Amino acid sequence: MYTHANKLRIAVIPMLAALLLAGCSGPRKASPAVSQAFESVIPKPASAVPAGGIFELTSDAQIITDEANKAAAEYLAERLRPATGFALPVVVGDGSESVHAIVYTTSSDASLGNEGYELSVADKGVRISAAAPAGAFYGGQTLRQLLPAAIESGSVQTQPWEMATGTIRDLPQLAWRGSMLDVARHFFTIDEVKRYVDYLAYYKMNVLHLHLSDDQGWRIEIKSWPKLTEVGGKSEVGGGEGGFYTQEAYADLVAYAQRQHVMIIPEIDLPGHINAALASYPELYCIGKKPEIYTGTEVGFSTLCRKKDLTFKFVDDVVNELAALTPGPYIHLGGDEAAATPKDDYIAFVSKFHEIAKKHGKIMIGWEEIAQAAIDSNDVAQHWHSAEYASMAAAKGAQVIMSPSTRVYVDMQYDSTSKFGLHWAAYIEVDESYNWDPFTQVPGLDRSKILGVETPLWSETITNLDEAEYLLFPRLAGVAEIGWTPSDLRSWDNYKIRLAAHGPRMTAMGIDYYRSSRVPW
Ligand code: TNX
Repeated sequence: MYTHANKLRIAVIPMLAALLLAGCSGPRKASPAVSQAFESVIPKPASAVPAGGIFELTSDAQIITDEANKAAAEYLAERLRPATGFALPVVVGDGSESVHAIVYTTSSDASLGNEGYELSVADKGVRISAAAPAGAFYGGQTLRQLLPAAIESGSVQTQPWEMATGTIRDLPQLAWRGSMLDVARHFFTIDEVKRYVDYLAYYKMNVLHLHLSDDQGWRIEIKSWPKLTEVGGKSEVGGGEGGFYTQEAYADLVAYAQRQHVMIIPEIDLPGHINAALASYPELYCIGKKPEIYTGTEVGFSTLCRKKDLTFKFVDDVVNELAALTPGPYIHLGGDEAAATPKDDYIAFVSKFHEIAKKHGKIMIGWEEIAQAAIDSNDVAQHWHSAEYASMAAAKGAQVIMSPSTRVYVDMQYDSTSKFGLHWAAYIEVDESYNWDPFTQVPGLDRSKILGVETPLWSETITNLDEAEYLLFPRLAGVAEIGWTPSDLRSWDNYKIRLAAHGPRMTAMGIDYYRSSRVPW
């Protein structure tokens, strides 16, 4: 009898057979692990649509690029070669006929901006397209995260290098996504700082602010004032030997960072936090604690002397040499915790620093206290503590960098058991450093005035990069996401799962991160 059920069977059986046959010869399906990588990108992309299949990077793969994206292609090849052991030649061409390749092309889509990219993974190959070199670079950084965690290993790993197919279209919400490293309280070598740059760039951060001077040490060679490093470069918190960067080593670091689209912001902390310079040149001193080498952790006891002309020659010479080492438009001149500087002097100093920065072609950045002075739209204030100063700076027209100490001071301990760190601002668990919005953190702050976010790592309690990593990871990844991903696309419940999936990536990079109990590792 020709029943309805039979009719169905007649139609369905050949369909199933056809599907099975296609399954044998056609595209393979993404396994849960491969799909998870696609879903776990940090910072979360603006849009990521999986297509359900697999692309496998094989030993015959080439990286094909147009001229404009050659640097990004070469950087990616260098990142993928150690773990895969593949040759991955970078070839200039249009790649339209290619299979098994990663192809870089230039996009005419201006809405991608400088840093946006499109990444499409198909079973036959991968395409990254961007309107500018930084975007192409970020497309490659995302690609690394789509591969298995072992891709970050420094030695050959034998395993299939599979990625889920799909399309990602991505760009950042904020222009300034940074971290500050305090190399003054404890010295960090150039190699350690380069590694720090790698970490920032991995999470698509684009600013490394180096705190190059403080009471305890002066870390950058200034040829016109050699004792700054001969004397001030040889101390640090706790009495260690300190260290400093020659201008040549510093220039090499700047170039290294530029390749990964990270801008280095040099900071000389003025007019307070200046004891190392005063101990090197006592003729700069007039009030405050008598300058001797200092290896403790108190703040607010040293100041430049407003009465001396030599003070302004000193600042001018330092800014002159630093500006020449700085291709970017910014120079940070401190301005925080100047408790030993009389208020009138402080206000006069900030105006003078602004002028000196301008004379050497730079925009001045200062910690939020500079809002007390006559700053304007050519200055940038870095918020760390006082909503009032942040608002005051914005009202005067300055741009504001958000570094709220209760959220993103990653020198704060996670909890009372943390092996490094301070807790004067707060204990900051991983969720607490993630769960805030740069646009609402300071109520009433005009959205257009917010340049971005920056997470400072002060180094009173840490002496080397391994110790720094414990405080930095995993909180750095969350701050990167706050800078990149619009708040309405972010949630802790979703983030913590992606972060857990990143545990093996951090491990493969050799990072001993803090295993917060709030993250389902
Ligand atoms: C405050 S925040 C400081 C630094 C310290 C830090 C320690 C700011 C602009 N200044 O001098 O190193 O606290 O957390």
